Amino acid sequence: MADDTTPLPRRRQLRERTRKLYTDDFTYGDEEIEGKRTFQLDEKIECERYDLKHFAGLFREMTGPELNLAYLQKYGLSIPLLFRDCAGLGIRVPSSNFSVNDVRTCVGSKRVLEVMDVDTQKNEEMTMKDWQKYYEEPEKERLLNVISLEFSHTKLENYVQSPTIVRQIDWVDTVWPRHLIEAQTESTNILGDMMYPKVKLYCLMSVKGCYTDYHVDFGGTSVWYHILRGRKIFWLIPPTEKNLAAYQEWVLSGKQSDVFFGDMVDRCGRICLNAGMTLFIPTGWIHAVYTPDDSLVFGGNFLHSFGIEKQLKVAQVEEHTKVPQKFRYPFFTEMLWYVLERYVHVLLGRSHLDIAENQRQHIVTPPQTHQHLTPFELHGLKSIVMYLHSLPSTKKNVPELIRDPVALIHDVRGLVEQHRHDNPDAAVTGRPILPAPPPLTIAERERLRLPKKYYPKIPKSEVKSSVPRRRRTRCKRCEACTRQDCVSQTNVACHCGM
Ligand SMILES: O=C(O)CCC(=O)C(=O)O
Ligand SMILES: [Fe+2]
Repeated sequence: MADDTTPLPRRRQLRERTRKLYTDDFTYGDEEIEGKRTFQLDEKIECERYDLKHFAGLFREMTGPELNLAYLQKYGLSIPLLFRDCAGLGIRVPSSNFSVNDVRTCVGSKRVLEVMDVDTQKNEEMTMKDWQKYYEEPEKERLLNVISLEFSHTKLENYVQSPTIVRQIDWVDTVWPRHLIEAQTESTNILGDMMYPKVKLYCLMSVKGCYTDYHVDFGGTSVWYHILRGRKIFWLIPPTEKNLAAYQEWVLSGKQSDVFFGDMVDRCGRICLNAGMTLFIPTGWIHAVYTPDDSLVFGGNFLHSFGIEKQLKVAQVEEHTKVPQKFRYPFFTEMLWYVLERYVHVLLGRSHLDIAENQRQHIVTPPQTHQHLTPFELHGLKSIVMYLHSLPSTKKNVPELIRDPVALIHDVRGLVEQHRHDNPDAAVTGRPILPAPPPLTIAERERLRLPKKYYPKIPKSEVKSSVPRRRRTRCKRCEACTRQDCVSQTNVACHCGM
């Protein structure tokens, strides 16, 4: 495995390259102006412009039982969904007096957290012990926010369960090889120790006044977000082509501290979430978050089959804006291969996984009657093939477990052909095409213990880019860096390689 020891932060740093010239002929360096927000956040929190009354249909209020598989098969997951309470969602969370001290007891005092400095929107590391001390101090010198604490495989996991629908559709549960998940022992989010995309369960601890600037969650993941205590204010922007292009431009401009992105688009709505509420944010939605009161939130990120095209679109935006690997969905491309494998396996009864020989009882026999795919799945599968095809061979990341990727793609093409005329109404069955396989028995776990060569790999180049946590500065020597419009980026080497 790679020797990367950097925990995976959830969200990239957005304030990266800011350079400003002042008319008095005095140029401030990045360091001096960094973090000085020039718009008034208070005004954005209160102003009438983002009132939901102007934006009908920007989100939908639902009850737990209404959000089921049949709903997703019919409508996909395309607009944010708000639940006033947990009834029927299948969520489990601790009681509302659960404290930061309890979080520490569960994850350990020595757990290293990625902590975001709200002024600069940059991450730094802090132990859980120091974080608790900070959180409980009555007077705070700085505003710090924890949004990247992934706690699967810690004791906290016993208190929290994601909504039923998420467990039914999350690709980690439905397509990622089970024995790799079960081989995960490390509870931190060190990229080099990850056996699967470990992004399922997050605990967010924010103090009053925290602000997380506009972003799209990594890999175009969808999110569920439950407020246990406190309140949160979200600004939500739909991921239209136009908005994503504007977002891309805003990220690349380096002007995040001068421009409130909500002002750049036609539709941006503000919604206030109180304790007990749950919000689902679909693929690609651009959002910013303010914390009006100290708050504790549980949530999780997931990829799924009802938003594939947008998920791929976001991956492309990440590529264009050069988001470093450590801020992306881990093993995004490998996951796409496993998705193709699973659809072929389930619908055609042909496994392309190397372990299939040992795993006979899990070979699925193809359905006797034709199962209709939803348009989301059918178009999605086609897009995955095109996306993988478009990648350079060094970035195709075929998992070692996939024996013959060419044969797999061939089978996917056949599958798509067979389902070309599927009826969208007949695809609304309330049953998943890809059911989550049952957990392995102890005997199976033993039998399927895999040699290391099958573990997911962090390509060498990516290991490197995810190790240094230094901020990129201008070397002020190379040609590009001496130009006025130098756009150096955090975590990316300087133009001249310094
Ligand atoms: O609650 C926050 O400050 C940010 C939440 C969020 O959007 C995220 O963690 O991606
Ligand atoms: Fe987010």
